[in-house]
Amino acid sequence: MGKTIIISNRLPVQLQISNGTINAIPSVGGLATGMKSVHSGSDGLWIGWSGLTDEETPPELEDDIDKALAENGCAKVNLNAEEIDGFYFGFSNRTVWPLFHYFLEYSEFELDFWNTYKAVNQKFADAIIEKSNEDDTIWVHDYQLMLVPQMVREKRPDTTIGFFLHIPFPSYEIFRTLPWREEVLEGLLGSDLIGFHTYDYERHFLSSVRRLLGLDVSFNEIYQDNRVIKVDSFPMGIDYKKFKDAAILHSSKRESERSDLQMRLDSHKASAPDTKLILSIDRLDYSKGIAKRLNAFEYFLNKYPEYKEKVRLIILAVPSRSNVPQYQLLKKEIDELVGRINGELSTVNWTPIWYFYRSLPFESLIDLYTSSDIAWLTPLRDGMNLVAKEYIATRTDKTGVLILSEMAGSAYEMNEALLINPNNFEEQADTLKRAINMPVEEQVSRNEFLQNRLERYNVEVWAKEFMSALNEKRDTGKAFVSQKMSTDILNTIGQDYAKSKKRLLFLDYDGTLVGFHKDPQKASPDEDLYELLDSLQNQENTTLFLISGRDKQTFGRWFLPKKYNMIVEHGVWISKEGHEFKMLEQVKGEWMAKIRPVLESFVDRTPGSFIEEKNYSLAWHYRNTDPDFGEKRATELNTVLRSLIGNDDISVLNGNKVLEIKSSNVNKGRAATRMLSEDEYDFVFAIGDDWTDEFMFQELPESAVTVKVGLKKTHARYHVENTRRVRELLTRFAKP
Ligand code: GDG
Repeated sequence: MGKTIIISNRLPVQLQISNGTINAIPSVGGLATGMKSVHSGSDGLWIGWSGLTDEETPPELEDDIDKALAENGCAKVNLNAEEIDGFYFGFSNRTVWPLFHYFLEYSEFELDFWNTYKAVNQKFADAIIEKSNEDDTIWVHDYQLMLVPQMVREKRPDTTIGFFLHIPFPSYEIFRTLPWREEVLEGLLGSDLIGFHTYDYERHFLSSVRRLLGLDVSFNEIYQDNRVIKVDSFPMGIDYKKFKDAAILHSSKRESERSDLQMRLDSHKASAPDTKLILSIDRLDYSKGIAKRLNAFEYFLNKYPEYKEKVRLIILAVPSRSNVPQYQLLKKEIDELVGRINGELSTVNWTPIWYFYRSLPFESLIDLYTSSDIAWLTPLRDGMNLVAKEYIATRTDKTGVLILSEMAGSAYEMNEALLINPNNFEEQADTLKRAINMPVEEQVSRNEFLQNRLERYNVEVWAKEFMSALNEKRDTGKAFVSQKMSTDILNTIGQDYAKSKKRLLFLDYDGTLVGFHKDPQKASPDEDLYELLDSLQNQENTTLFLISGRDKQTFGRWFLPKKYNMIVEHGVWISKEGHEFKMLEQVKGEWMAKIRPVLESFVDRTPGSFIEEKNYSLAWHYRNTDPDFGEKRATELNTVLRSLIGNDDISVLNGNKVLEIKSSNVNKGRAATRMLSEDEYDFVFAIGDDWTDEFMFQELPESAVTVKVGLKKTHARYHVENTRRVRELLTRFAKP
């Protein structure tokens, strides 16, 4: 088995250059910790940008840098300042980040950003291809690299690729506004497994895939040509032990060992023992709702003035993406807000807000978490929010209250926290009051639940679960109910074909010989197809049948002049060697008058659907409807029809985005076996893509070569991926 390669925008090490020497310092972030078990062993590899642009990298140190990175199991992708501008500050942080966090108005759709994003994603993909083998497993992280899976897949079709998105995936209504939406989805679909923090993000993604790419989705699997892509949610955890141990160590420290920050916090507590400390920690980002939180705090103090001088809000805003204009504006807004509120409400003894705009060392974070009575986290949108989890992990005596926005992914797992809507100031003010007055027993019982869960589902478990789902996909995903038509199998079948004395071929049309078209009348045969069918038809000892659910008029127009044998309407009509259609089965059609009005009422109520009227059957097509709505209506229609037709000799067939109502004694299997009984054949072949073809696959003898187009479950012996492969296969027969 090969190695696992992790790919993320940034490497988990910081490069420091001093006096011409390089130091690579491993970072201690959540992702780096979670990946420890994955990124281990002598051949573990992590590919990413080092944090230094080409311009910042002294050329004479290039080799030393590579060496220092290699010692940490890392390899870098070189990016220059212009690339970082367009790819990272541009498309990633001025287009995708705001859009995926529902800040549509901040999202900039710049062609230059997009082009650089593509080029840089290609650089990452090239680096992976250069440094990996076919049997390696690849795990790509986050929104900066959404095109990488497909770019790697193109060169490495059989490699196992996983992708995890750390930010929300927005609803289809938001995502559809992106000019390059299809390309982004296709990029992601290069993966075998796509992971999100929550089921909602997963649901949004699947909905976009169905609506924008028109692919079939069943539960959490996407069917694309020859591949099944799995989508699942894996809520990311934290390094629980690290935070818990740090908090235990912190509480055992003697006074002389305490940090300056801790001493300040302690003296504050000593001077006003009944005041409460409320903490919030975030990167300075508009998605985190810092400005709204400040306004809500002011609202709270005005609504409940008795808490003036009794609470203090500590805001730690960590500098982030300060090259992006939106972040500069936000910084200014927050500075002003803090200034104004403090100016208006402060007293001689009390400043309501302590505001830090900087990054603090880990130990200071622990000082803040352990000293605060309440953590108040109000993102307007947040993929997960790990700070909420970290606060709970440090509460070793189980006291403390977490107030958390419903809009954070972590809210789904942290039901015992006080969940709020960050836009509702009334609710926020009341919740703050409730948190301040929450009895210790209640705090303990809520936190006990939370801690148990966080300790169990920590970041290592998260990484392991993702990897095992990915490995499972690799081991089972490729095995299917039918065998893939490999080159070897095709060779053997080709030889059998060439050797045979008398052949019988049944070829379905739509979805098999040609792809689907919005208007079925437009899915007419192309010249290449005629040529291919001609050469099969003209072969000696070969009987070819086109076998379809289509009506005889259309097929008559397309194929009668060619004198191909045809069975249409699932077996009602037959035409041989250019003769007019004759009835193959005696069927009754009186039921149609009863069923037609029912279908018409469904057409009226389901935009995009239509009725296809054939001589002895009626078909309700819903390919062009909204996919979810269409499926829902199809289920409804099915129920209505079944109750209507009772025991009549009529059946409802579920085709590919079509419900067909027809006489029960007619199907492709019955028609095909009738043709088979007319002569002695030593090579029988049937190929088709949908449910109605299953009758042939089931009823033809075991020795027949039966082939399903696509990956759905089937009774056929083999499957091929798409119509292109069908043509390749038939070309092989045509030129044995
Ligand atoms: C993205 C998604 C998702 C913060 N300040 C300091 C500091 N931190 C650490 C915290 C925490 C991390 O940074 C922040 O993580 P979050 O999850 O809260 O937020 P994002 O940075 O926006 O992360 C988010 C996450 O990816 C993982 O998938 O949860 O939704 O937006 O670990 O402790 N660490 C130090 N000093 C600081 O001043 N040392």
